[in-house]
Amino acid sequence: MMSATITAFASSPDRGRGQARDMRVRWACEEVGQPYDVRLVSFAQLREPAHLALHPFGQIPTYQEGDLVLFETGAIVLHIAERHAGLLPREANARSRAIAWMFAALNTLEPPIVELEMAMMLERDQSWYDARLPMLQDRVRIRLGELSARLGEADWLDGAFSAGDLLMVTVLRRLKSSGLLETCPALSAYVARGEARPAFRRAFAAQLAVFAVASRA
Ligand code: GTB
Repeated sequence: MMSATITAFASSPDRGRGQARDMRVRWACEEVGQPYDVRLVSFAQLREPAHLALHPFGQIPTYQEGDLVLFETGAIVLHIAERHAGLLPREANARSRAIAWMFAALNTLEPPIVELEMAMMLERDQSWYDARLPMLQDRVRIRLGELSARLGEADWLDGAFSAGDLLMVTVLRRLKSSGLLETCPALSAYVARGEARPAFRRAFAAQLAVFAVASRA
């Protein structure tokens, strides 16, 4: 099987908590048994022409496999899921529904979660922070309530674990520092189920190893 090369932060600001978006690509590769190498890039390298040729927005992760170069984690995870068994159902309608959950994770859940995260990280000193925060929290809470209602008692969003769950779990993990995930026990348990998967653990350990090496340097 042709190996893939992904890019990740040489020094992730998340200090090994697996919050940067290479984590979801590593996890997808691990779920399907796709071997991958990691090329670490500095923040300065992200802006260099060599990296911009791979990623028009100068971000990580990128994904290279033979002569294919991809950016955008949704597209990368979909590519991996389409070429290997294990992340998308075979039956056409079930497959489309799993892909809908991929879009829901990236397009419906991730935007308000990132908005809240950015505010908590970058806007704390602003005079309007205290007024804006509850509004951002409410937007996330509404989506969590809706998602939790749909998940109900099920383990995964639609039948067996899929690329939709993989992306949803990585998106919900970004709430860890906000305290909001804990307000929704069913979704905390859902995230914990994702994190307990052996493929997640291998991916998490691999990105943590990058931090451990970088912090010893
Ligand atoms: N839509 C794109 C995708 O899904 O691939 C978004 C890619 C993206 O935002 N990449 C970020 C990046 O390269 C890293 S993941 N940023 C550098 C730049 O834009 O210059 C975002 C991220 C970064 C750090 C943490 N953290 O420290 O907790 C969490 C998430």
